[in-house]
Amino acid sequence: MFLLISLLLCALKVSSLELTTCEDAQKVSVLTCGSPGRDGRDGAKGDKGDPGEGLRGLQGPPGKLGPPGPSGARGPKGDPGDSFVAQTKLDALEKEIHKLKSELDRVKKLQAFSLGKMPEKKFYVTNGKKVPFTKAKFLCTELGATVAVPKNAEENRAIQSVAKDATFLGITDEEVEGTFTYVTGGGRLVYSNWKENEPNDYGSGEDCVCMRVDGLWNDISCTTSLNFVCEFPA
Ligand code: FUC
Ligand code: CA
Ligand code: CA
Repeated sequence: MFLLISLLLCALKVSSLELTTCEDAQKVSVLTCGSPGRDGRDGAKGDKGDPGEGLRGLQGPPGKLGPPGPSGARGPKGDPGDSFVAQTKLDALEKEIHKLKSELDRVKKLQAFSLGKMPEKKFYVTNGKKVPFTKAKFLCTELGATVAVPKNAEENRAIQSVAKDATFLGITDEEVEGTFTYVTGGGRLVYSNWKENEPNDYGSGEDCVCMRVDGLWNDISCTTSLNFVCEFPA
């Protein structure tokens, strides 16, 4: 009885719809009025969905070091470098200094030989010019020498034989009148060869010493122009 009523109501419903096609009518009939059919088959797989909107994870640690690559081609020849150039120059300079030293040594030996230099003995040189004592001191100092001073009879003779005429000695009493000392320092005289009655500080004063041609000494004015002999160490 219930089924009969349902069918009847259903028929009324279908007839009341405004259906445009027969298929539509069939669908409606199936959907609303038939008993439920079996489940259909699975449909075709859908398109890939959009990426999710969740937070991206943190970056991981760096990977392991890869194997070394092959060595590159040989580069162009480099600059020799400043220190190499400097060393080369230094070597050449040292060679030159060595050469000059031995040359100087030869010249010194020749000079000593030509002046009759004796081993272990001082040697004396003069230019035969006459100058005041101040200039004589200056000229000997320029040569790395001093005005000659005889410290014994042998040296007195050596100076006498070098001198061309009466000559200054490196001795004065400029500091303390009557007390003669060496101008190079060293205090009182260790040797003297005064002529008789000398020193006499004659006239307005005599503070320098002259060796006469006979080798005897006389005090004389320092402004007088005389020969001078320079002395070089032994
Ligand atoms: C003697 C010397 C003086 C000076 C005079 C002409 O008296 O002592 O130094 O040479 O002579
Ligand atoms: Ca004097
Ligand atoms: Ca005198």
